[in-house]
Amino acid sequence: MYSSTILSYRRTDVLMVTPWFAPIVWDGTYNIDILNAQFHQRNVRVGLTVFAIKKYTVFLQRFIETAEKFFMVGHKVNYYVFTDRPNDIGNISLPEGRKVVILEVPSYKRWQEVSMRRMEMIRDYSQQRFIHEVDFLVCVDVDMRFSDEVGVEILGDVFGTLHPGFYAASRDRFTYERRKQSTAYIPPDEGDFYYAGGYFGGTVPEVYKLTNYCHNEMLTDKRNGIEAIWHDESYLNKYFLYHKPTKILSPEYLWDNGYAVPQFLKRRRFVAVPKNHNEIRNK
Ligand code: U5P
Repeated sequence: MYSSTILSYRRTDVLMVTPWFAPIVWDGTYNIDILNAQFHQRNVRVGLTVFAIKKYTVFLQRFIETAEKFFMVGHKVNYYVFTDRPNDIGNISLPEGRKVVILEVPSYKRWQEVSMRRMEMIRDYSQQRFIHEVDFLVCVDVDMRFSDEVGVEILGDVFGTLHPGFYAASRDRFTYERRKQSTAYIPPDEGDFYYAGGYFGGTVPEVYKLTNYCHNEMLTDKRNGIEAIWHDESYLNKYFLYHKPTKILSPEYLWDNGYAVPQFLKRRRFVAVPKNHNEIRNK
């Protein structure tokens, strides 16, 4: 049973709502029993997209094992694994209501291109396939592990996640694209938050719109011989500036243990797996 005092779902140490009235999801601000009942009533189906291209296949097993423990437990989940190496991925059998779907896709030489092309592939599969199979998409990096609950509290029309390196930084420190020649350009006096490229989602039509926008802007830049400073993350930040997310996930949902843990961070639900960038990205 949950507390009947509505004021108990309040935090005073963190921002709980944006100036456009989107909730920011922190531990202690929601009641998961109420939310689970709502989403069970709708028989919600969730797609978790993840890319394991080239050497990044090594991260997949731990990713799925930990997700089975913590991600949307009790709900229907399709893991959509985009890979160029389907043979490297063994048969993964999961309990009823949950399954792994392997999607064979091309790989690109440069890691920046691999990262950016995710937008195009999520867009294309959203239209062809995901729209028929799931209600919401959650799109994340693979070099991660779940270490605490991530449930339906994250779901909404379109959501982004506060980057763990910038949640407390002032706007002038955000690493937005600052060159006017790029479509990802954000003027110095604009921008709300710095969102992470490795965690966004929403309903399938909303994710389609987001990924279509980011991919097209990236192609325009490519034609003009420019690539945004932080690749897909820069285009995502531009999208969210003018199409505000309806929900924002706190850094509880995307953490890196390389950062000092602030007092108000009560849970670390999804954390980066340390990697040797050079070794894993460039081969
Ligand atoms: N990625 C790959 N293979 C690569 C580079 C990147 O699959 O060679 C995907 C992974 O899903 C990774 C994400 O988590 O792009 C973002 O790249 P990174 O910034 O984690 O290296």
